[in-house]
Amino acid sequence: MIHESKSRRDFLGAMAGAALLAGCRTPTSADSELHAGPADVTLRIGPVLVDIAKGHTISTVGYNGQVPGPLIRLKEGEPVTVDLFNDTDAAELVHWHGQIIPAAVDGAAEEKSLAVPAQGHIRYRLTPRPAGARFVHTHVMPMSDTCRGTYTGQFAFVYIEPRSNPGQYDQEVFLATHEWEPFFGAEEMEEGDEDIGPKPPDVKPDEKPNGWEIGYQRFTINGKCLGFGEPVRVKQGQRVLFHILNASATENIKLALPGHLFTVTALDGNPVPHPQAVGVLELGTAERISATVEMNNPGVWVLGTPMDDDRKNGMGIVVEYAGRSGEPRWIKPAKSVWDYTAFGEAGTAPSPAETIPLVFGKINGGTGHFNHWTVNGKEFNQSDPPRALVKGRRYRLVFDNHTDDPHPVHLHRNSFELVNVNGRPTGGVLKDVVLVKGYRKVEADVTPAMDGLTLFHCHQQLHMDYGFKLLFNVT
Ligand SMILES: [Cu+2]
Repeated sequence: MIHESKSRRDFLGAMAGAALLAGCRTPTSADSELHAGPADVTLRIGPVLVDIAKGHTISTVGYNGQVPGPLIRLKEGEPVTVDLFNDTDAAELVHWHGQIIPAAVDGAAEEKSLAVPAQGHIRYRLTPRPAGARFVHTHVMPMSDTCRGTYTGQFAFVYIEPRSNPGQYDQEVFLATHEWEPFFGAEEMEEGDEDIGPKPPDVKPDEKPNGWEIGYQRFTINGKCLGFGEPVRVKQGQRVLFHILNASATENIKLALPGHLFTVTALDGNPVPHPQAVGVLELGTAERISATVEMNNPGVWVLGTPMDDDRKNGMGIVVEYAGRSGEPRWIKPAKSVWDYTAFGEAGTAPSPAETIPLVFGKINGGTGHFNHWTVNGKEFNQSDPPRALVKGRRYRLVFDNHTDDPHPVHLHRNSFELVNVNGRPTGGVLKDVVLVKGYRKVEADVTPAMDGLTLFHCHQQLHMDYGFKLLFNVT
């Protein structure tokens, strides 16, 4: 298939880039340090069996024989040596999502990062920053092969400890959501998203019917279907800090804990100006939310998705108070619309030096084919020159969604500041992924802090694989 050979070509490109980097590198004093002793972080990519439910085992690829991979705790600004081993027969890319680190170690083929050769090993050093909830995941392009890329179990939380941590909580819980057993279908499989804008007049009618959509049979939190893993054990009166990661390949999700509120303290690991209590969390693919919950409603509860079918198929985890037992309770939450601006403060963002419009478009693939995606009317092509940015200059990115699909768009190696969401001005909310709903517009400012190639893309794997990318070059 054409797309697979393209993906293969991208890979060979990445490998050539890696070889080039290795060949041209001038030895430094850091090199002797690099080769001495055990690494601070070791990830071994290999086959893994995941028991997601009783009598139900998933065969996939993961880190260090577990899904999710191990929780990686790092200290902000303290360099670490990283060992990456690849026990599979295909080259891999390990992306440090949400960190401001050099392109060589960021883990994206488009940025010519180092790849981990099949059955091979690489070692490098990186300096973790900024503080907060980050993660690590594969960045290969699986195209139509749902046994690869983010469809697998190759993801792990990275928590970068801030230099000072007030620690205003009694317990810290990390939860990562993921779906399994993907299948292609003709119909849109997500329930309709109510938060959709008016169709812009210049969006042309589709020439072909909608192409393949993707659905899943099983849903998990921390690799277990609802009811099959250990519950989150809490005590009455505790304040529990949840770090939640949407480690899906393609799904945006909502989560609620009946009888409780989440006080959102950080988005994508970055503290928000105005922590707010909400009943329902929403996370686009790759987004993280840190939120505290006051445990003041004793019982046994389901923390799960309000989508009944997905919850029945596993998307949830039991929260159990000490001394309580019985069937976990679920109560459908009131309808709510997620609003990033609730956590920000308006009018604080300085004017940008330049505004960059990024219009998202869709070309329907037709029945039995994949849809294709465009940014400013073009599908991504690695041979096109990257868009130049100047380090230290403030740019306003205008994410203008001319499709009816939501897009969790991600900028590598930077955080951006939301300044306008669907017409509502805001400031102070720093993120690396933002979910732009159908026909909606989000403006975000970025001041590139580090030079080198910087990839922008939709984190929905199918969208990314079929064109939804743009490469920047910061000098
Ligand atoms: Cu998308």
